[in-house]
Amino acid sequence: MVMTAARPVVLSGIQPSGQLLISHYVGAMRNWVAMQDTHDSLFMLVDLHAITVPQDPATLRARCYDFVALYLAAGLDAQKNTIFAQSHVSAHAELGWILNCYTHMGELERMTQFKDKSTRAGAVINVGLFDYPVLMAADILLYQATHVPVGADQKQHLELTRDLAIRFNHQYGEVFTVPEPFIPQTGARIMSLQEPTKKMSKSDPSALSYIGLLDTPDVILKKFKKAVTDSGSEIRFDPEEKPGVSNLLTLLSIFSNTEIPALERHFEGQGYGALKVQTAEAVIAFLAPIQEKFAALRADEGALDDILADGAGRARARAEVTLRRVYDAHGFLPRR
Ligand code: AQP
Repeated sequence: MVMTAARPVVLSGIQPSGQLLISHYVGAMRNWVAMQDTHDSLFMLVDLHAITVPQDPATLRARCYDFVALYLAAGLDAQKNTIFAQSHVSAHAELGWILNCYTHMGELERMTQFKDKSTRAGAVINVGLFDYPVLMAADILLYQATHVPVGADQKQHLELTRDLAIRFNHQYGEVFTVPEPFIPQTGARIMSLQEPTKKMSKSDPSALSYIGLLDTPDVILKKFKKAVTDSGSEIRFDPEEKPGVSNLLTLLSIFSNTEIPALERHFEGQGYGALKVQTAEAVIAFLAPIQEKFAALRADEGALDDILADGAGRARARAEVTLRRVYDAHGFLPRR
């Protein structure tokens, strides 16, 4: 395994609270793949966070395997990275509890993701949903992560992590590394295909609003054809005036590896229909090899379990070092 102490430490993950989407690929996974040769990277299946909203156990289990297989199919190398399930490393829950004792209610009440999820129709507002950012802080601080690659939606949570690390260090000395966000310049916020002023989200009740990494070509084409666009007919990148068109241009730019100004020139004189179809085609072509690799990996759950067991062993050893320092700092008795 290639890993040296000098490498920046990266931790990131996605909660299996719905399917993996192209937005997760763009906002998170592709950056993970780009970092794996230059960073000491830990990538999680964030299952403890997923139960902050109700989950069906059988669906959750199947989805967890899907996630690991997709992480690998998208290009993550299990030798170069530590790939593990959050629930396999109990230090996450333990540090989460400790950090609760340093977090103010008002800090969590201000979190826009909590406000958004707790005001959705029929939302079950449990303490876990409220406390979500504290467990996320524990995830990151346990591994002394220096960088956290996230979409723009998670920036507020990362700021809380930084505040907690600084607060804790102020009281107990340099226990935690204060992490920096790493937010991609393009695609940090992919928008819903149905409501382009809202982010694309796996828990959106409308499947037309998102593209799953495992969606079939005809489903992808159908969803893009039904994508909500804007008034007028000009194809121009302008997220304020033309959020729907701009979202499609962003996706086409990323999945066809073409700069947005070149796309604007290409679409001069063409209508929204052409933009929708060509974006769908680019996404379909991009996902085809990932879906093929996924099918082979997903067929062997035993091999996926082995990867997770190996990752959890490595993660546990690192997490324990931090947790011992934290317990020590509080004056807890040493464990023999
Ligand atoms: N729309 C998005 N555009 C770019 N990046 C995104 N991410 C999420 N949505 C977008 C990034 O993907 C990672 C996974 O996040 P998560 O599963 O921990 O939770 P999330 O941000 O709450 O994602 P969803 O899809 O909205 O999930 P639900 O519906 O379950 O809450 C993060 O790095 C995130 O920034």
